[in-house]
Amino acid sequence: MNPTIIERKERWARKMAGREKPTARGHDRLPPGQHLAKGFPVLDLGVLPEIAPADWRLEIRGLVENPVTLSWDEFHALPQFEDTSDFHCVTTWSVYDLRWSGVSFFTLADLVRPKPEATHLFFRSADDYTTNVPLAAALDDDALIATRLNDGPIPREHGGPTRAIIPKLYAWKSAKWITGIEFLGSDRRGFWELRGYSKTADPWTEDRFG
Ligand SMILES: Nc1nc2c(c(=O)[nH]1)N[C@H]1C(S)=C(S)[C@@H](COP(=O)(O)O)O[C@H]1N2
Ligand SMILES: [Mo]
Repeated sequence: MNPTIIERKERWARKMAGREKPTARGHDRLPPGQHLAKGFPVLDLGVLPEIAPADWRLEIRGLVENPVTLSWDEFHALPQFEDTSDFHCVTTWSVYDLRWSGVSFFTLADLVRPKPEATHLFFRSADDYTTNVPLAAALDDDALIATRLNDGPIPREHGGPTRAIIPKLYAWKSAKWITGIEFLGSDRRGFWELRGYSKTADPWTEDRFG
């Protein structure tokens, strides 16, 4: 693990132990070109999958030592993690202070054990949406596979029962209704990346296209 990821994992471990102070969010909290949205807008391809817990599966495979297909109960038996973060859509709206809970990517990585050559994650969703992220972006103290938003299950239109949350990247990287995560040894463009959006998607440098 590189030193940055070790530092983030330490911060995450302190959050898991209830010892980390909430992330300090300063006056420069809104990335350039963004405005605060009213409420929490919904943005997707217009397909609204319905997934019953009994049918729910999360398949994690690719460049890992221990590929798994988790059931709803198995997923909930993993250590649960909660964190509050901001959400930035590339179409310029942002939402502050969404409290997500679920399973951290650090926990999932400990379970599947990525091979050293794994560099990227590729997400698949029940609406046939896909997206890719650098593995290092998911291994952060605010990134998780979430099943809860604030005090309830994630509403279906926001990706419930389960979505990825990677707050430091533009929100198209946070796949709703996820069904699979593949560990890759090189980059592969997903739905929006094939249509001109950035593979890395950093809101702070307005890394929207590429
Ligand atoms: N499965 C899936 N995930 C998706 C999308 C989608 O169309 N399908 N849209 C992305 C985009 S562009 C954004 S901005 C966010 C919006 O999440 P929200 O609808 O909860 O606000 O979801 C992302 N995740
Ligand atoms: Mo978006």
